[in-house]
Amino acid sequence: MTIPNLHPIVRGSIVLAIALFINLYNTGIAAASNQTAIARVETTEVPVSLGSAADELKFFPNNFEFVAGRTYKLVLDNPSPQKHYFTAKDFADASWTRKVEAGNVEIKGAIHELELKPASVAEWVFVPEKPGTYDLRCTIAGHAEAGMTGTIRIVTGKR
Ligand SMILES: [Cu+2]
Repeated sequence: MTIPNLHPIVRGSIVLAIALFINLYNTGIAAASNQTAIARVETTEVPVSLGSAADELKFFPNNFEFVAGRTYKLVLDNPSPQKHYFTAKDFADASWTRKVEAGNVEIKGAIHELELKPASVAEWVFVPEKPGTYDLRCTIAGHAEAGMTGTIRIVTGKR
């Protein structure tokens, strides 16, 4: 490309401007493909019920296995006539919570316990990080003793 009859400094800045434009254009493409990569992260949905319509004091299921580094969405519901807690402090400490959604409220930050009133639903999106076996329990008096407990395992992913 030749730009005739211009002072060299002017010509230089035109070339620089074109180079800058190409750079910004490429950065834009990179940003767009990064967003696609984020959107493509697979989230495994895992439903869990706290209690049952017949008022059984159990988690359904009460045994979980998650692979470290993957993204999960725990969908919690309470079909029972009373309030329950999903308490798994050590598991929460061993995981990275992306967000918790309950009703129209989105909560970010450390989560150790989720309270679910009858007929309520909550979603917990997290990435398990530290492999191990962790306890789950409902902390309402008498519930864990009656069997409202569970086990959550984080296992290392195979490559
Ligand atoms: Cu309970």
